[in-house]
Amino acid sequence: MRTRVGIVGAGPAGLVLARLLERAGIDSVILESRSRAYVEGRVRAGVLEHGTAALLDEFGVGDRMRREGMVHRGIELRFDGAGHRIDLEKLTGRTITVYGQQEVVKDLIAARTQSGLPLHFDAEVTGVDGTTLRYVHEGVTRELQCDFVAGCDGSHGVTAASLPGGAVQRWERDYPFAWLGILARAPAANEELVYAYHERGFALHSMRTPEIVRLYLQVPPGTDPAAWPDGRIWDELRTRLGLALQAGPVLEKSVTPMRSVVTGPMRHGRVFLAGDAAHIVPPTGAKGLNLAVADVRVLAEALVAHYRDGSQQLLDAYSETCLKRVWQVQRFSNWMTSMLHRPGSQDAFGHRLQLAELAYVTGSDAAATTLAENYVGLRKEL
Ligand code: RFL
Ligand code: PHB
Repeated sequence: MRTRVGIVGAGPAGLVLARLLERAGIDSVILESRSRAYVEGRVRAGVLEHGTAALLDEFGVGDRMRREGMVHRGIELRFDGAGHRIDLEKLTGRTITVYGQQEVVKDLIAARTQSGLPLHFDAEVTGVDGTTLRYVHEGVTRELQCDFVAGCDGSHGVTAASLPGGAVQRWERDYPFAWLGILARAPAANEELVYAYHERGFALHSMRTPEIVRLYLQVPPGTDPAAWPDGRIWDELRTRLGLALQAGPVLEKSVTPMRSVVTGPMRHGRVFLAGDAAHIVPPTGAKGLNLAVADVRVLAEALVAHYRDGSQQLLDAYSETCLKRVWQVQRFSNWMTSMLHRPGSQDAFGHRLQLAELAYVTGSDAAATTLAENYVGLRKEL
């Protein structure tokens, strides 16, 4: 089998890349190790930056998002028992769309299937040897020859791991906490997202629809979700969020560790890394999915230029172009994380500094704009 672009992974990065290439008439094959049901059921991100939502619209997969997604014009920061709204639209002229990552993934898979283009589930790539992908499908090992490989296979992917030793470098930071997240059938307690800093730890109120909430609690790393029966979660959420949350059936519960990772360069020869395969951000800034989409926009543009006029220039610039944004997003995600979480130690001075930071961010238009312009998505030039 042969294709121009072999895409490893059918997450947001791989699926958006395939769609961008399809529009330019460049053929690709997507190989995904998991089943379609698994990929479509995986609960993850929920916030689409202005530009991410606009892109989905632009390439014709935004209809359901526009019907079912919720446009939010602001977010709330809560601390010291009071809520403070950051008016994203007033400060930046832009908004965000709250729409589950799994819904975005479903819409992109449906579009790919409708176009009749190759997307293989249960097809695990076991080796990336230059531009040859070795994969196992229905118990048979096969090979796919490609002009280029796009490693869109997430943080545990095989593409980055297959690169020769020393080809890429990794910069990492661990955080002394994790997030316990639940998805529950319960009414939203606030129209917008609420990020709460509380002396017992961070909490976040988000949603998927007006009847389904997505809620998070800061917990120690390695926490067993079984230690958190539903009743305990709801009580803790009410305390930290200061909201009159109505409880409901918990549909999903999981603990996510928090990490920052950057891999660079994001390219080795004709192999390109994109999305979580190249970097991980802590979820506090709601950036992971958006950054994955930003990478593949750059990659698609470079591949289109290459196939149109043989130009190498954008392909050569790919890693540098992406990493500039990646480090800006790491900076923002790290800042949001440090401002909103209680560190493990009892640091009374640090606690007061965090409160001062929050008072400044919510009290000064200049500081609020800093948060807002990053949250809705930085302009390309930055
Ligand atoms: P994905 O989504 O992990 O997709 C990678 C795909 O590759 C497949 N794969 C393989 N396929 C073939 N062969 C192999 N050897 C393979 N190895 C792996 C996997 O099965 C998978 O389908 O990476 P991608 O596309 O780069 O997308 C990244 C995003 O998923 C991620 O950054 C976000 O979910 C992060 N994130 C958030 N991002 C936001 O922008 N806004 C948010 O509000 C937000 N909240 C979150 C989040 C992530 C979270 N968790 C669970 C990590 C909240 C949470 C709790
Ligand atoms: C979510 O809805 O899952 C979500 C929202 C905001 C974040 C992280 C996750 O910062």
